[in-house]
Amino acid sequence: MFCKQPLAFWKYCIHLCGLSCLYLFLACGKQEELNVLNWSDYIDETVIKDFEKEFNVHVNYDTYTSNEELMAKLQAGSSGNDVVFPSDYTVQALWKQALLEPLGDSGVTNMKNVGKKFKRLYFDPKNRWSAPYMWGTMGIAYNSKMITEQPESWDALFDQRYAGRIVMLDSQREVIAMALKYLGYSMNSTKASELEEAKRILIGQKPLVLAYTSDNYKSLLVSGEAWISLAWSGDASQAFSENPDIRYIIPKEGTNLWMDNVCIPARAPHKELALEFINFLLRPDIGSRLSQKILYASPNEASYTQTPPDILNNSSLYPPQSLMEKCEWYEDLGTANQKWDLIWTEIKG
Ligand code: N2P
Repeated sequence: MFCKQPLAFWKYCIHLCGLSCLYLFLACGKQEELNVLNWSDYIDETVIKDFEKEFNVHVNYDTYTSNEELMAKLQAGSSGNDVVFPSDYTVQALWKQALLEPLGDSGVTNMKNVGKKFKRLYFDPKNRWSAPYMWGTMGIAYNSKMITEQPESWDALFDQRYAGRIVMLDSQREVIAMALKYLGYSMNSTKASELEEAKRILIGQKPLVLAYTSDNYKSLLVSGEAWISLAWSGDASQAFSENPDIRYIIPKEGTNLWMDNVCIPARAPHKELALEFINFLLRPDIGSRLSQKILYASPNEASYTQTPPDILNNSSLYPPQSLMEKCEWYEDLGTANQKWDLIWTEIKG
């Protein structure tokens, strides 16, 4: 038919050519993507933007609020995530379950910026699976206008005078561990009698609790709706920057010390780019921007010269040795996790 209508033939060719060019343009011009899954309020968004610009990629960014939530996502398989930020004991649990990709011997070149004391920790003795991101403690954040006497013990979270004004993190690991520590037990206890006691006091506390939340508690504190909360150190500092009446303390019984880490989940679709991202986060300038924005303690010692001294000298973020000695790391509880799951279901039920 084209031979009879040469004009139609050429029009057809031009059309076809146009379509192929468009397809080629779209295919070549399509940016590589990186799927990042992080804790809420735990990044400086301009850092993501700068990474996208520098590497000409697009970052899909999503958040979670507890290690348990992250764990469940990765256990469900093929999450499509390239970068995640588990805490110490969760790194341990994830690599034991073959849910992480090794970072590779020469993968994280900027590991050199991390202080020696933050490397090779118990949960990953060769940093085969994880690079340190931020560290901190769990403690009590409170509004000093409403609670004028500084709390000293975890018992403040069980105080009847604060009924309806108490907020708890929405995480079984944190809440049950806090109750265990208050009772004088290890935060890693798997003993039935100790766990039973912890459960009992947490069920008793429930009528006093305004909310179980791990992201919204900062705004509840800032607005004055909540007076006191189980909190992470940097979140308390973020709340303080919005309301100077907020204070943070580590109770005399002691608490949990943790390290959050950057890891690549097993079968991540963009492993190479994930490594670039980890190296980017570990640059001194980026480390300092992260410290200033999210107000957690940084293991990136090479970044300290660029961070204002009032952050580095803030004892809520970098506690003195005397308090650090009262802290305990979480361990992977292995099969005992089921006992903790049951208790949590009873508390929340
Ligand atoms: C940030 C949460 C910090 C995580 N909103 C505590 N491991």
